[in-house]
Amino acid sequence: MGCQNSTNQVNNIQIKSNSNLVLGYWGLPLRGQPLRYILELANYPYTETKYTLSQATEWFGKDKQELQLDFPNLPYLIHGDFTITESSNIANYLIQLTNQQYLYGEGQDKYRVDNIRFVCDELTAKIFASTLQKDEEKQNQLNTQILPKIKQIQKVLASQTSFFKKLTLADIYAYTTLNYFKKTYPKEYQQFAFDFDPFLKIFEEIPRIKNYHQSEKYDKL
Ligand SMILES: N[C@@H](CCC(=O)N[C@@H](CS)C(=O)NCC(=O)O)C(=O)O
Repeated sequence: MGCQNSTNQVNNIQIKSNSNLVLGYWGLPLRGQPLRYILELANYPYTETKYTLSQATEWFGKDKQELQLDFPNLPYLIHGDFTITESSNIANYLIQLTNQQYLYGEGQDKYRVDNIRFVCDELTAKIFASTLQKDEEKQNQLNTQILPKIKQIQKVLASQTSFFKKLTLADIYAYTTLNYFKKTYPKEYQQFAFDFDPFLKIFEEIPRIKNYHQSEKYDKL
C-alpha cells in the first residue's frame, strides 16, 4: 500500500504525491517574476531551474528539446507529470493551486486587474527589448513605447499605494514592471518617483515579499 503513486486533489488540481513544482525561467526577474511572487505570497514550496543568458545553450540547445513540453518556452512549469507554458496560463494555474483567487480582484474589477496585468506584462518585454538596442534606437523605443505606457500606469495608479482596495495581480505585475523600469532607466524614473516609490515600498513591505527579497532565491537586477 505504498503512497508513491497516489494522487491528491488540491484546490481541484490533481497532483501525484511527492510531485515537485518546478519553475523554469531565466535567472532574471522579468516575465517569470510575477509567478515567483504568487508562489512566495502563498509560501508554496517550489524549485527553480534558472537559465543564464551567458549559457543560453542550456535552454536553447538542451532543455527546450529534452523537456518534452508541448509548446517549449520560458517560463515553463513542471508539476509532477503535468507541464505547461505561457506565463499567464502558469499564473492562473498557480493561483488555483495556492487558492489565492483574491488576487484576481472582485466583480467587474477583475477585468481592470487583467488590463493592468497584460499592459505591464507587455511593457516588461518592451523594456527588456529596448536594452538590446543602441543609443538612438534605445532612446526612440523609450520615448515612443515605454514612457507613454508608464505615464498611463501613473495616471491609473494616481496617488494610491495599490491599484485596488486589496492586493491583486495588478500590483504584482505593476511592481515587476515599475521596479524593472526603475533599475533600467533610473534617470527617467525620477520624474515618476513621487508616485511610484510609495507603491513599490508598500509591496516590498509585505512580510513574505520582504523575506523573499532578502533571500538567495531573489535575482537582484
Ligand atoms: N507568450 C509567452 C512569451 C514567452 C517569451 O517570450 N519568453 C522569452 C522570455 S520572456 C524567452 O526567452 N523564451 C525562450 C524561447 O523563446 O525559447 C509567455 O507569456 O510566456
